Amino acid sequence: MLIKTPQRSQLIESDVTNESIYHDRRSLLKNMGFLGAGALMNAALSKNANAGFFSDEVPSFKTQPLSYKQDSANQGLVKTPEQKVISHNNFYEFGAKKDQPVELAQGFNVDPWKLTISGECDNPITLDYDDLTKLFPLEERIYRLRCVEAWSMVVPWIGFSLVDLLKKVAPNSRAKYVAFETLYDPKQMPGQANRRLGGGIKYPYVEALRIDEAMNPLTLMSVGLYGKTLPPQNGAPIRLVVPWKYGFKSIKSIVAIKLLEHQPSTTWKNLAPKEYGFYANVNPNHDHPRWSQESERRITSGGLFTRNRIATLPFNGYGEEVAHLYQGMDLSKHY
Ligand SMILES: Nc1nc2c(c(=O)[nH]1)N[C@H]1C(S)=C(S)[C@@H](COP(=O)(O)O)O[C@H]1N2
Ligand SMILES: [Mo]
Repeated sequence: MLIKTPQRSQLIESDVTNESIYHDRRSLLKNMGFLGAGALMNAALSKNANAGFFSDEVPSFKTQPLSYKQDSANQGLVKTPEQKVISHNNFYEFGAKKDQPVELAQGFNVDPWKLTISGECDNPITLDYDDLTKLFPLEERIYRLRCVEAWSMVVPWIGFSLVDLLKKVAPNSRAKYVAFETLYDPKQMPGQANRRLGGGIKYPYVEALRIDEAMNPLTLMSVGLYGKTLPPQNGAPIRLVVPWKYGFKSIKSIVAIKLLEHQPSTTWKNLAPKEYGFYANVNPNHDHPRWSQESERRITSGGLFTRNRIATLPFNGYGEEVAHLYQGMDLSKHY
C-alpha cells in the first residue's frame, strides 16, 4: 500500500524534532538513491509519526534488574531521563527513524544468544546469554554519548570493560584490530528485510577499533542501563560503548568479535567515507562536510523547545584518558 505523505506531516516532524541534521543524514541516503517515497511511507505509517520526538509508548519487552557497583566518580552528571534514552534511538535494523526502534524491537529475542570471540587469539570462546551478565562483575558507567548527528545524552550504562573479555581470549601478537558484528536476522530485524526501512545499509552492521582503543579501560561492553538489562532498542543483550567516539562506533546486539591483523571495513565509513571515518573520535574542530560539530543538543529532562545547545569537547571530554592513543596523528586526516 502506497501512501503519499502529506507535505504538512514532514513539516510537523521537522518542527517538533528540531532535528535538521537527521534530515541531512537522510538526504545523504536519499541522494544515494536509498530513501524515497517508501521511507516517507514508513514514516506516515508509523504510529508516532506526529507524536513528536520521543515515544511515550510503554515498551513491552521485559528487562531484568542487575546487581552492579555504582559509578562513584560520575554521579554529578545530569542524566538523560530513562524514557528518552529508551525511545530516541538509532538502530537502523529496526528502522531509520528515531522512534521506530522502540516500536519495532519489542518482540526481539535475546535468549538464547551466542557471542563468539575468535580470530588472532589463543583461547577463542563462545558466550551464551547467561554468561553475558555472569562472567564479570558488573559496574555502572555514567557516560556522555555524542551522536555524529550533533545530539547527545548522558546514560548510566552497566557492563564490564572490553579489556577483561580480551584478556580471557589472549590476543596473539598479530592482533591489531578488534572487529564487531551485529546479529543478522531479517526475520526479527525488519530493517534488514526492507532496504528502505533499514536506511539502505548493507547488513550485518559492522564496526571495529584499533586494539589499543579496545583495551582502553573506558571501552565498555554494556549489558544494561538504568539498573536493568538493556531493552532491545538500545542493543540487547550486549553492545559496545566507546564514549570518546561518535555513537555509530557503539555497535549494538553483538554476535561476533574478531581479532584481526588488518583494519576491516566498517558500516558508515563504507557507506560514505568522506563523511564518516574509521576513528570517528568526537572532534569539534573537524566538521562533518554537511554540518558543524562545534556544538551539540544535549537531550535532558526539558521539553522539546528547551535551550540545551552546549559546546562539543574534544574526545567528548575524555581526552585525559585517551588523547595519548592518537599522539602524532593528524586528526583532520584520520577523522
Ligand atoms: N547495529 C547497530 N548499532 C548501532 C546503530 C545501528 O543503526 N545499528 N546506530 C549507532 C548510532 S548512530 C548511535 S548514535 C548509537 C545510539 O545508541 P542508543 O540508541 O542506545 O542511544 O547506536 C549505534 N549503534
Ligand atoms: Mo549516531
